[in-house]
Amino acid sequence: MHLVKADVVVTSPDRNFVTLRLETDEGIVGLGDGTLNGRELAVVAYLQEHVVPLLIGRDAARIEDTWQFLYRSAYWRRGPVTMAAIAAVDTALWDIKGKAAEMPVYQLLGGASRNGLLAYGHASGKELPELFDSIREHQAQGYKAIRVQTGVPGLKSIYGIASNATYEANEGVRYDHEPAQRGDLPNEEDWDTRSYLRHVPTVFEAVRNEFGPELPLLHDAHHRLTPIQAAKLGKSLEPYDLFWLEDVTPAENQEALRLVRQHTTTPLAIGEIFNTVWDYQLIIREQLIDYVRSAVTHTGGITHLKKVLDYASQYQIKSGMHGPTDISPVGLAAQMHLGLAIHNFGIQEYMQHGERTDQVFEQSFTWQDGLLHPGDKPGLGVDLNLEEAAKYPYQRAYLPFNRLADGTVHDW
Ligand code: GCO
Ligand code: MG
Repeated sequence: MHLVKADVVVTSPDRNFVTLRLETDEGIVGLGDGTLNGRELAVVAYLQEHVVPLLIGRDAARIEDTWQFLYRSAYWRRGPVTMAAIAAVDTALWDIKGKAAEMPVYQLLGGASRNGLLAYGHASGKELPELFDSIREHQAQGYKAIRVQTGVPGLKSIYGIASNATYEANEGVRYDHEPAQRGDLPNEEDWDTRSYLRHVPTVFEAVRNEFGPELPLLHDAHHRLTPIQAAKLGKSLEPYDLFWLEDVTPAENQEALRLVRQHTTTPLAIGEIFNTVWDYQLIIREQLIDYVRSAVTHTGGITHLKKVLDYASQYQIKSGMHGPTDISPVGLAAQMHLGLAIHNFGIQEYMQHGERTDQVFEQSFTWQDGLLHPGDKPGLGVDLNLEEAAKYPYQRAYLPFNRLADGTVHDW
């Protein structure tokens, strides 16, 4: 079975998505997600100009060989654009293989290791009462694990807080649809680490007092701390028994986590901006983390992320795949299949896409009693409605950036 067609579909129903649509000479269609939030068109160009010409005529069954060919033949390796483009091809080939075998992809990966995937959602509020409402809303929707983000006194805007606009747009459900803003320039936010470090433990104390000790709670520091600040935060959150503390330091310095680890028993999750197993080499080998945050979409697809997770499994490190709304329904489905099959699944981030997105991408997963399941349709179980997709052309959008009070640019 050979590839005869490869189209890159860009659509922006609630946000921009990049989808690779492959077709074989037997008429089987496979989908892959290549969405890179805020830099979408770089992946589109990489695919259209450099990858699509290599795909036509290739044997659709040779997934590993195609992965190695795309990775090694480019000479230039790694990086988010390359790895998202390879992920799109890889995921679409798994989708085709599943459809050809008439099996859901998780069966091809070894079959289910569990009944469903524990998922966490994003609760947020500028102040505590709003945050408590948001936690209750998430519990009412069935979430059994919840990420908690709040405002910080003195700061105008901060990562992870659903705005009033999204609150209204979602008919009273406070939901953070991710802050990539459509527009010509990125929004500027402000940041102050000392205020943040003082404030966060008081939030978790209040949440534990209100909701008790059982509810698994997570928190994302979004790459903003130095190693010693991260160590201090982990230590100060120990009494509140977090499921994980995420992205405490900018992730490219793997050694930073040695210092953090020496000082705290709060579990650590990292890696949503990593793209390869080599970005994890030291932190997995030295057991400096507890959860791998990589997404199928940004880590070279199912083939490569499975290798990362197999490596992690030898050190009792589990998956915590990145699942904000900037992972498309195709990318999310791919990680549900992978998560269902591997033994070292930890938790799945699940933010929920908007209604328009669900019309563009027809999905077959289920979400019941706090557990996700990819469903049993052959392949990934997602169809792309091209007519709906065409209604929403690309719109430029940027993630925000941070400045400190003195004007210095800080990690966002
Ligand atoms: C998360 C992430 C996201 C990122 C976003 C950037 O934990 O879900 O940190 O919120 O900010 O994916 O595009
Ligand atoms: Mg994160």
